[in-house]
Amino acid sequence: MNDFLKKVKAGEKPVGMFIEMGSMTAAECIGRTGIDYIIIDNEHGTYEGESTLDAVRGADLGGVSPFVRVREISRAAIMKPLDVGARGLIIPFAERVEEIKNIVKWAKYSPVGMRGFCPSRKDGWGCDYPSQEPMYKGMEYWNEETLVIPQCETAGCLSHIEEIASMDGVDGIFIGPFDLSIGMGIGGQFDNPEFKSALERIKKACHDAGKFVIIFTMDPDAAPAYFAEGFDSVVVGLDIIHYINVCRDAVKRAKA
Ligand code: 3PY
Ligand code: MG
Repeated sequence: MNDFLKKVKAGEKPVGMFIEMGSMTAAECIGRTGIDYIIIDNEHGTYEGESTLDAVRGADLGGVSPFVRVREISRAAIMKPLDVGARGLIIPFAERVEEIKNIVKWAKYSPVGMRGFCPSRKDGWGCDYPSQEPMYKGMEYWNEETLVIPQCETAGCLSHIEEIASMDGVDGIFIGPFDLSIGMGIGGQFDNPEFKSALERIKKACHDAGKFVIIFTMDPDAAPAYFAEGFDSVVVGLDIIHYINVCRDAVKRAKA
């Protein structure tokens, strides 16, 4: 079973972080921190196809599960990170049910979707179990191993969240509080009761459908309260901001 999913099902509270630094070494080093998964950011980060591959390799070397946030909703953007070895896809601005049907079509093998089949890095170009015979076993394995996680971060997605969360092939939902609050016309008002009830609605829709829900925060100290409220996982900011903060502090202490 997918490592992240195993942890969620065991109630282990997995913690993730976006990786923006555009480097294989950054992805490898962060594996030494005890983090459960990283999200290589192709939406806001600088990653392209080959640097995504490098970061996935870095994560594998560091022993941390690599997820990728895709740049857009297209067949290539969805399929390529899976073929290089991503264990989960975060899909930004997934808004309409029709779009999410396409995401599932491109990300999951038949009979759930119509993902194109080819030996690739994910299975050692066909040399590793489970891509070997019978082929359908490999397809089943990868459908479970690679998670499809649309972001709920638009008013459109929020208004259909019960239907979206219960779709076959959608493994869980990732809440993007910045864009969701903007989409609701209350940008950045994370204490607004309307925003809080949207979070509750998304969490309930996911859990009613037997799916997990991940929430993003810039503040790692906010994570324990989110876990206590029943969110399954928390993504605690961007590597690059933690890097800046730690370096700034080192300089400040050196100059004290
Ligand atoms: C959001 O808050 O909009 C996000 O996508 C988090 O990165
Ligand atoms: Mg966003």
